[in-house]
Amino acid sequence: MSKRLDPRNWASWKPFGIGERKPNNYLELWKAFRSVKGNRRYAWRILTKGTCDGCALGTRGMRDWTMDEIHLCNIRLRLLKLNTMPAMDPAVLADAAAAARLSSAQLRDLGRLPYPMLRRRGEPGFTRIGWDEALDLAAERLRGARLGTYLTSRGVPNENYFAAQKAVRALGTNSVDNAARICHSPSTVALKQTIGAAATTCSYTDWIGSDLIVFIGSNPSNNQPVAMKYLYHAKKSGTRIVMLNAYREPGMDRYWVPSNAESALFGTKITDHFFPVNIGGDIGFLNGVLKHLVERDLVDKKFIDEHTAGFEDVRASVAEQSWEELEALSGATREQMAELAEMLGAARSAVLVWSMGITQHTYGERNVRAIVNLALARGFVGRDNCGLMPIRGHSGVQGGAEMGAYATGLPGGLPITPANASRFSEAWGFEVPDQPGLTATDMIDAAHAGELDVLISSGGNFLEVLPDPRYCREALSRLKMRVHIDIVPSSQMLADCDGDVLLLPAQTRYEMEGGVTETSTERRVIFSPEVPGPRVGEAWPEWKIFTELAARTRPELADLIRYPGGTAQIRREIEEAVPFYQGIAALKEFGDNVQYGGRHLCAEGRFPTPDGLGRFTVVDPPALQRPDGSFMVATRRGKQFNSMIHERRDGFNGATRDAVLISPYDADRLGLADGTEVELSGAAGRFTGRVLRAPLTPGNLQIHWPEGNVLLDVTRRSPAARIPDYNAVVTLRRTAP
Ligand SMILES: Nc1nc2c(c(=O)[nH]1)N[C@H]1C(S)=C(S)[C@@H](COP(=O)(O)OP(=O)(O)OC[C@H]3O[C@@H](n4cnc5c(=O)[nH]c(N)nc54)[C@H](O)[C@@H]3O)O[C@H]1N2
Ligand SMILES: Nc1nc2c(c(=O)[nH]1)N[C@H]1C(S)=C(S)[C@@H](COP(=O)(O)OP(=O)(O)OC[C@H]3O[C@@H](n4cnc5c(=O)[nH]c(N)nc54)[C@H](O)[C@@H]3O)O[C@H]1N2
Ligand code: SF4
Ligand SMILES: [Mo]
Repeated sequence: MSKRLDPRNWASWKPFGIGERKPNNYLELWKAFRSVKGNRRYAWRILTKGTCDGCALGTRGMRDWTMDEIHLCNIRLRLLKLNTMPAMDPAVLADAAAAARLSSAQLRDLGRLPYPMLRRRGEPGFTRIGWDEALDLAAERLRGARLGTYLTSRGVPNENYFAAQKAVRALGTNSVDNAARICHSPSTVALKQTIGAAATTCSYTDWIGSDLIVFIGSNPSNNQPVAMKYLYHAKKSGTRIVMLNAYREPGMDRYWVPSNAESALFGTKITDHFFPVNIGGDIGFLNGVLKHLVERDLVDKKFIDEHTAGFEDVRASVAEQSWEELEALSGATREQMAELAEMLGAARSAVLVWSMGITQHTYGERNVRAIVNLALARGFVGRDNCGLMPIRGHSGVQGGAEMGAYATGLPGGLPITPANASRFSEAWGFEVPDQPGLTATDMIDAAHAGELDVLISSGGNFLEVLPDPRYCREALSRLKMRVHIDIVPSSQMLADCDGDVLLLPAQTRYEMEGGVTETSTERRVIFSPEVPGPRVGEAWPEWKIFTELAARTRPELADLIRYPGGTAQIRREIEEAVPFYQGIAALKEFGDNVQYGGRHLCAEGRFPTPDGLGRFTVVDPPALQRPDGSFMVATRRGKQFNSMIHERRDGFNGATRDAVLISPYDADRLGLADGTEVELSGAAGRFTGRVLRAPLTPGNLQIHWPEGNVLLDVTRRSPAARIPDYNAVVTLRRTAP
């Protein structure tokens, strides 16, 4: 790795980029650390001894496995506040209507939930009750009830997911799901079908020294900030970086890595080649690239012959797809597609990275298959500096589905079939249902239709993470009971309900006795020990809440469900249930970790499919959806962690929460100056915001979520993964002069 300064990669000659529009990372770090209201010494111990509970990059304390430098970012510091704040005054929840007038941020600022609380049907608010009473009440309602369970939030570790899914299955249903459903479920489906493994095939170290990294619908500058440091080093070693996006993300163009002297001072030009696409247009572009690779004979014939199946069909199908069709869908030109094809053709190694710009469409699975086709065509899988990399979202997404907290999968990601169900029935000693359960999105429909009795939501917030909040609110109100397990109060707890609402206080991952594990994007199962410090009220670990609920509902199974040995016992059971998590049972101290599958999955081109071959799939371009004069709008992340908003203004582009990002071309065409108030209307609703010019592909808009969720159509979901379409077709109208 070169230590020399390299001005060609500098973003600006102005020291520290003074005067440039960009976030001030040092100020951000300082502001975030100041926001820690609780015990600062405890906060420091969490930083130095814990595994970060933010994104899925993964840490041990403030170190990682990719480079020998400090690993810390402002997301982690912002989340620290949640982990260290003292208990709230529960009297605030005595008047639920008044509490509901607080913003979600104000609700969180109240502090941690200290005790179980109950709001009986018709009562104005919540009152404190004991754990026994709370659990017995829930158990009584759970008997024979139609149950749906959703677990998520950035904090949830593997042990909680595993124990919870087993407990729910003991209650006779597979309707247990987690945030992976509304995040990377299309990647899981498509990767399993094509390469036989539903995870990133390479490691972060493979970025450094790769010839090419292609980011498709992914913005690590905001969402995995420390990854930018890896990219700085990659660029130093000669890696070229390509971005395929509907928006030329400013943070991906230029980034000032705070922990690196050269980059902190002069910034780093990150993206070498930017290719604009329409929102939803990736298949047009990716198939176009493949068409060029075939026509120019740039495919890796040896790899295709020896390690893959289905290439001929794909070759024939892209040959039939016309350039005009691919250009119209993608919004890009065939020359641009050729440019990327040439780069891929010349590269000896490449990593293809994707994220929410790819998955959150009704055809998210097809988008992912189109990416896999490219990687297989060039043999970019299973060797150093190559790989398929769906950057996982938060630190609970990779493990959630692998632990089986998934309506369509058992532990280890096994599909729910009678044979697999009976395997687990035998292992666990009770009958595991053999039909898939309700996915997160389907649970909301069932509740809306009056076909669900009880919803248990651990973390999460359906009012803010799913399309159409009004529909979700109606659905939440129609249940006979809701159980919210959380560390802080949230807006969905306060939604009205035809039945009782129970709040159960959870511990954070740092409070759990015996320590816990998470799985990072690069499949590293990382131990995070219990961190000594203040403890809040009567909060329990989530695994214990779930197992106790199930044990009291079905006392005859209690001994099969409870874990008197705590998290260590759960890890032993995970090792039995999920063979590829071999080694998890031995993790017990700070720094312990095991990367399942090793540095590469599909090493040497041997795929974990029945015949050992990787599969090409014919990917037909989706039909064009946009009538003349309308726009496609996507929901984006600003300064927030999912539904938790941290700042009104995004330092990267200056966008406030109500910004409507629009291309200068469209803004000029429509005579819209920055700040003009406009209304977007679509099939599901209306949104009012203010124009902000930004380098978007013309015809496309972006707004922040959760505010923008009012525009999203709840009926639009992908067929297999059941991910909602987090985009909408809208018209735009100026509302004020
Ligand atoms: N600070 C912070 N960090 C986070 C999170 C957070 O909320 N805040 N969330 C975590 C989670 S759960 C996740 S899943 C990840 C999300 O990480 P990302 O997926 O990087 O998140 P988004 O901000 O949604 O970025 C989506 C990108 O896709 C682009 N895009 C939108 N539509 C399309 C399209 O159709 N095609 C293409 N090619 N591009 C498109 C957008 O312009 C944007 O750059 O981040 C994780 N880390
Ligand atoms: N419009 C739109 N919607 C989206 C997306 C999008 O791009 N656009 N992205 C989607 C994606 S990628 C994801 S992953 C989901 C995220 O969806 P979720 O993971 O469901 O949502 P979060 O906002 O992370 O959940 C935050 C809630 O968890 C609770 N919480 C915080 N910490 C803890 C803890 O330690 N334990 C427990 N039990 N609870 C805690 C808080 O009360 C908070 O209300 O949202 C999806 N929704
Ligand atoms: S980049 Fe991700 S894992 Fe690293 S400190 Fe930030 S939030 Fe945590
Ligand atoms: Mo996510």
